[in-house]
Amino acid sequence: DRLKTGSVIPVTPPPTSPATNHRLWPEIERMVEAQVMMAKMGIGECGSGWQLFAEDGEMKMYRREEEVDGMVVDPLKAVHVVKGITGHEVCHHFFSPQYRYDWETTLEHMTVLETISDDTLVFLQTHKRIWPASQRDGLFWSHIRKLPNEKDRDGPDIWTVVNNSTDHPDYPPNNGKCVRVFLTVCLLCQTTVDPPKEGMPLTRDNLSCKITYCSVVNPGGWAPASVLRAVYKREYPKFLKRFTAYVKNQTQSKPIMF
Ligand code: 16C
Repeated sequence: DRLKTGSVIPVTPPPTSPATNHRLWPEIERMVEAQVMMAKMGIGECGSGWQLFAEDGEMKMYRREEEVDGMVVDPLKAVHVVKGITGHEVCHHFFSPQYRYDWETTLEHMTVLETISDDTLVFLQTHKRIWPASQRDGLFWSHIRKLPNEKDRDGPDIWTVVNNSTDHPDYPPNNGKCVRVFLTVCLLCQTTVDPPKEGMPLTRDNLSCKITYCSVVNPGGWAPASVLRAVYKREYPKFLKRFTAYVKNQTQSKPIMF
């Protein structure tokens, strides 16, 4: 009938498919579960070989020296305790693109290639060049998630962000001036509340956040081992101190986001 009368069939866009239908979803589920499990393990439980390489107050950073095809891929595990912020606030600032240039000092450029859902994005980033190696870029999905607090069901939720390299047909690796790095990163944050005295309000002074940051970066191509190790020994502590100070600064006069 409609064809006979010549009326136009309304073209309504299909509804946004939930992230669980996305091609990356099975990998995201698998990686989040595995990364969270690893991040929850203490340094002693992860097997031997973790060496402390940086320490500053509550912040401790460990690495394991590993090479694949002659390239340094040292896994890193860092723990930090920061007062006055929640795990949700830390993860929100780590995940959300609008803050990234404020705290990510190795960054040259960042684009969101795909919004899979509110909690899952695909990023393309170029980083500053380290002499004498070629410049690097990274293409990765990033997923933020609230996890149940199994040990204290009434306590605040645990939050995590997992970043993991992926590919995109329009941005093949090693296609221009950059060499593509491969990264797996997990940030896991647990808030502790020290209850205020009776009748007193809960303030940021009652909060503390235990942060675990685990990372494995494969440089994807030649880079001198000594330079690479010197760079990450300087850059990882700088990142964690700067980033946590940034979150404190951003949240100090805002309502607490549990
Ligand atoms: O996890 C972090 N940031 C997230 C959001 O940006 C995301 C990004 C991970 C970036 C992984 C490193 C990419 C290569 C960077 C090249 C280094 C530039 C240094 C410039 C110094 C002037 O998950 C926080 C990431 C903190 C990064 C610390 C630096 C790690 C260096 C690892 C060595 C990379 C190999 C480079 C080979 C030349």
